[in-house]
Amino acid sequence: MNLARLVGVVSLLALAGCSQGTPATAPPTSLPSAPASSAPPSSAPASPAPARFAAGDVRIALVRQLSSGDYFEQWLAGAQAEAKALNVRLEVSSGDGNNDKQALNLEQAVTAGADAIIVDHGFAQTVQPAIKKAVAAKVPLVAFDVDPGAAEAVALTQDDHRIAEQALGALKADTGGTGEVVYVHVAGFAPLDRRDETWRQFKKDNPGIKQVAQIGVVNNSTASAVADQAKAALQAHPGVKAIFAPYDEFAKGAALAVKELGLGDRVKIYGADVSTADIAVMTEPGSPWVATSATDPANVGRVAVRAAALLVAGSPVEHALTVPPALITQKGLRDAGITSVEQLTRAFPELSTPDVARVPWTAS
Ligand code: SR1
Repeated sequence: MNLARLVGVVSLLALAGCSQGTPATAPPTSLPSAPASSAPPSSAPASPAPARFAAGDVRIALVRQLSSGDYFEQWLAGAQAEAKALNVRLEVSSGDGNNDKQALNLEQAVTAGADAIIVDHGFAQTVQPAIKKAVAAKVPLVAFDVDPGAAEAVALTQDDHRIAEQALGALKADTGGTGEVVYVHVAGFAPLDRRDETWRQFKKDNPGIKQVAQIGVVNNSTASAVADQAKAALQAHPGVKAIFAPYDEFAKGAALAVKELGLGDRVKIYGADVSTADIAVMTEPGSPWVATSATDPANVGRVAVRAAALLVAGSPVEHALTVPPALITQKGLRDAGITSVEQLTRAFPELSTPDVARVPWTAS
C-alpha cells in the first residue's frame, strides 16, 4: 500500500506520546509525515512471566453488558487474542442488554474466585454494588466504559470527548458550522454520555447548528431501529443536512435511512467506531457516512486484558487508562483503497497502543 496516499486517510490525532495512564490531550492538527515509521519498535520481554501465568493458572472473568454488533465482537476478539498470548483463561459472560443479568454475572465471577474481573460497559446503578463486593473480596478489577464507583478499580476508556470532537470537527468543516442536524444518542451509557457532553458544548460554540431531532435506541438490532427513527426524523425535517451518530450501529442505521430516502447527496453522517463492515458502508458509492472517529476495538480489548493481568501479577497499573482515537474519512479510505480494519491498522500501526498497560513479560 502506498503510504504517501495513506496520509490523507486518517488524522492520527493524539496518538503520539500516549502512554499508560496518560489521558489523551488535544492533539496537533497536522498529520505525521511518515505514519508507519512512528510505531513503537518491537522489543523482547523485560522479565520472565510470573509462575502462575507460565503455568496457565490465571482466570480472568470478562463481564459484559452487550455483545452484539461489530464493535463488541471486535473488542472480544482482541481480548481473547491477548488472553491467549498471556496464557490466561478468559471466562466471558454477557448480560445481552439485561443489566440485572450482568450484575448477577459479576457477582458470580466473584463467587467463582476469578483472579481478576473486567467489567465491559454497564450502568453504574446496576454494576457498582457488585463491583463493591469484588473490591471487598480483593478481586482486582478493570472497568471499561463504565464508572466503577470504586477508587481501587482501574478505569479504561477511549477518549470519548476527542471522538466527538473529531467527528464534529468534520461536520463543522463540511457544513460551515450552520444547518439542521439530527442527533443520535441514548443516555446512560458512559461513552455516549461523554460524547454528549462534547455535543452540548459544540452546540453552544456553534449557534448556527440547530439540533432539530434527537433519536436513538440501543438493543440487539440497534442499526435497524435507528434507521426507522432516522427516516421519520428526516421526513419531518426536510432541511436536515447532517446526522451526528457517535456509535457505529447508530451511523449504520442513519446511513440506511438516508439511502432509502434517496437523500445521499444532501445529508451527511458523522459517526464513531470502525469495523470492516463499517468501511464497506462508508466507501460504497453514494454513501452518506463521510467521517468516523475511532480506535481499533480489538486493541482496546487487548489493553483491558493486559491491565487485568498486570493487576493479577501485582504490577502497578495507572488508575485511569485512555486510548486515543483517529479520524477516518470516506475520502481517505477511498483514495487509499482501504477495505478492512486489518489494512487500516497495518497502514497505521499507531492504532495499536502497546504502551498502554504494557506487560513486561511479553514481547511487543
Ligand atoms: C452503547 S455504547 C457504544 C459505544 O461503546 C464503545 O465505547 C464504542 O465506541 C461504542 O460507540
